[in-house]
Amino acid sequence: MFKLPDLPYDAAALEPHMSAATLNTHHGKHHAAYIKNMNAALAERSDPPDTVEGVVQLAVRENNKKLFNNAAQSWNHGFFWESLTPTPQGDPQGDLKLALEKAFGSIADFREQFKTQGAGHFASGWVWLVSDKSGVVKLVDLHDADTPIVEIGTTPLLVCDVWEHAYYIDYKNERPRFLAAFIEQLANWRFAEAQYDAARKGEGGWKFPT
Ligand code: MN3
Repeated sequence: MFKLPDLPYDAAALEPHMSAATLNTHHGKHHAAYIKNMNAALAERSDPPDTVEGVVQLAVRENNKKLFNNAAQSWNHGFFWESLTPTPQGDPQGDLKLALEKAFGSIADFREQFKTQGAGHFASGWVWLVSDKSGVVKLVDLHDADTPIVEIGTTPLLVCDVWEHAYYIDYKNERPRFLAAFIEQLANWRFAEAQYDAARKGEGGWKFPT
């Protein structure tokens, strides 16, 4: 059975950009429920996978939408907590900076595209920065629980949750202000840079803690 991973920082550490009230509900209620539901579904099976990545792949193979939704949401939220940091990190550095400039023109243009894509995403989902094995980066917005880890050769670098539960306590309906806070203040570029290195080395990158 899988456990809810601890947040990598104190629940109040991201204030004022993301409140402790948001994190306590989002992590302690929403994320916990996805893990509980995934565990309940796995308890009925004789051969449960021993990683959340494995559960996501199993759900895809079996076309089991309920298991997929709970397993993918368990994984996506674990990755989302790592994508946030209480220590503002300015701009991405090194090879990731160069890749973003190549794909988007400049880091400022990348941030604008991120905000536009996140604001334009209809209803619930996630905005992902991903890389292929050759180091080409792009933004993809995916619906509901969908996750790039089911795509062979794609490695996520950073993600922002755009479900309303991610921002409604702090920003009400103003998703663009939440997206700006994420990409300008909260984004964990050191984590994204490490993921980018893993992508190009053909390593898996971040794994859900077991
Ligand atoms: Mn969420």
